[in-house]
Amino acid sequence: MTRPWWQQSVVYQIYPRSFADSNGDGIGDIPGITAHLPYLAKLGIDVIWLSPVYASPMDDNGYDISDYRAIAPEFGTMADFDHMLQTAHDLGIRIVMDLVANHTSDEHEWFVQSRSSRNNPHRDYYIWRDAVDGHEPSNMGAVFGGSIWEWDEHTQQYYLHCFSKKQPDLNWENPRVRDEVFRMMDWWLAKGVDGFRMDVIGMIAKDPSFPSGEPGPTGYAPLYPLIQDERVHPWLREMRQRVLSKYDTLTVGEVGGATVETAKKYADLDGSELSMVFQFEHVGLTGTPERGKWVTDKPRLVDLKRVFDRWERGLDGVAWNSLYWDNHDQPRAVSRWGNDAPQWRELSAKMLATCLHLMQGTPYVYQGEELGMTNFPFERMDQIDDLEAHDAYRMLTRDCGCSHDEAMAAMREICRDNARTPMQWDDGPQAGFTTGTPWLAVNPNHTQINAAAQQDDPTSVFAHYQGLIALRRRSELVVGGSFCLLEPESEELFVYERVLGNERMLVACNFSDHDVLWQLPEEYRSAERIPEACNYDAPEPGTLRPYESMAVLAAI
Ligand code: TEU
Ligand code: CA
Repeated sequence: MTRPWWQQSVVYQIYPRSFADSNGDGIGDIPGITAHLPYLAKLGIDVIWLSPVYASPMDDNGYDISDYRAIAPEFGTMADFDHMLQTAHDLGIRIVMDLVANHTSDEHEWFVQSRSSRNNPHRDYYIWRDAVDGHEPSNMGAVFGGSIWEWDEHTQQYYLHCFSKKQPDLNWENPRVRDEVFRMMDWWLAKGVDGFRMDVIGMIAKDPSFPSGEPGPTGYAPLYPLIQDERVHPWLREMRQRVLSKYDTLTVGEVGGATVETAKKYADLDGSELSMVFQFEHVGLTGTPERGKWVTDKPRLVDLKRVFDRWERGLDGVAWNSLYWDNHDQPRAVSRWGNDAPQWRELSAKMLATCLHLMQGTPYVYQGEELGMTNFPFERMDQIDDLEAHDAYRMLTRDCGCSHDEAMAAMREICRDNARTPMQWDDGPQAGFTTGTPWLAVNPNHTQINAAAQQDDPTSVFAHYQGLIALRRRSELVVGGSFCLLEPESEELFVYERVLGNERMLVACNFSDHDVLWQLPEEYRSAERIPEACNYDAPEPGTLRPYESMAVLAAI
């Protein structure tokens, strides 16, 4: 069976602001990416997901676009982009862009026109409503704080923004908006890009009645009942028919509220909509209605296993999974899911890689994850750039009664800037990221954790990712085998089996910092170890040691 290339690929996410600075201004840029493409070729990844590099006032670090067909000057020029694309293709690496079309920047020409007058042709490119009794039309709160409605004095109406007030939501009900988005997508695909990651694509359809809800501690009601993701599918089918069907693309939709059932439509193997989606069930396992994700609890392993088991078995044969621990919105994998103490960091980073990369689906590696980069030891809010974190600090201290120390503990555990500190290239000044002053401080542990120390060390985390990526490339069992969870009630072990044809693979991972007694099932007693999956030199029969991962292959 010939599989689409994106089912056999490993994707590497680059957050350009923090990847590599080529001109000493302290901000990562496109020439910096191009200079490090050989590093990614050595890692063995197949595709790069490039977070936004478009023109933007950078209110949300590029997820607020002011011109979809221009490169932000701090990242370089369109010629730099074209050179990067060509260099990547010459290395056999595809480039997937970030499509941010739920909203634009308020500095985009469309919004400048739209807000200029009520009868401007661009007015209904966005969502405008009259005040109700002199107030906002509804009481829902935006993701980055405040109301979802912002008053425009000039035209005496409110406009909708689900994120910051500098990110007005596009009106996807308007066919002219869909035309504009599809035309822009075609422009990039015709340039040779290989697909799109689609920012909050599950949010583009809203309940036009804009209901209010039960307010929380912030005084605003949760946003998510506004979303009508069942109405997104016709627009994605239209996108497929009018644009994507003309190209051979990877498309991955970020769908915060995705369930296994809805993912069967979004990521249907019939190719009618997208290749796959990012679901949020595992990364959303902790949190409370009052504080949202801003808690320091660790997810329980049995809950994590239940999520992966449902998604692996639920989509097998009908749709396709993405697989990720980390991205630019999440804390660092080894800090969140493993153990970033110096004695356990490398072992647990390798174990996490084995656990994720041997499942069915397309794995995503976030920049620095392949090195075991960790969260940052934030002590003060002036060390943090992210607008989401600053809003959350106000919410925690003003609305939830948290002390500064309690709020900073939540920042250290979960804030997005943990993943946005500069890539750690070497143990020199600023970790080799810049010759200037970095826009966000480099993690002080770069002297121990950096690419230069790892990329030629066969025992490094980098080498472990290399091995797993190479294994996937040669194993139809890893790519296409079925999934069966074993030991579902274990609070320490994540054990699963993959089966395809007359081969079976068993993967066992110890998520704890102590030995766990465990016997290989009888049918695997004479199986061969898969070295790329193992993070200890030799097995200790009857025991899985702290953060040990192993895999064995047997004939059926
Ligand atoms: O994130 C959408 C999203 O779900 C956000 O709520 C984000 O996950 C948040 O940090 C969770 O608490 C996308 C982009 O990935 C993010 O970087 C942008 O800030 C956001 O959309 C707006 O474009
Ligand atoms: Ca730069």
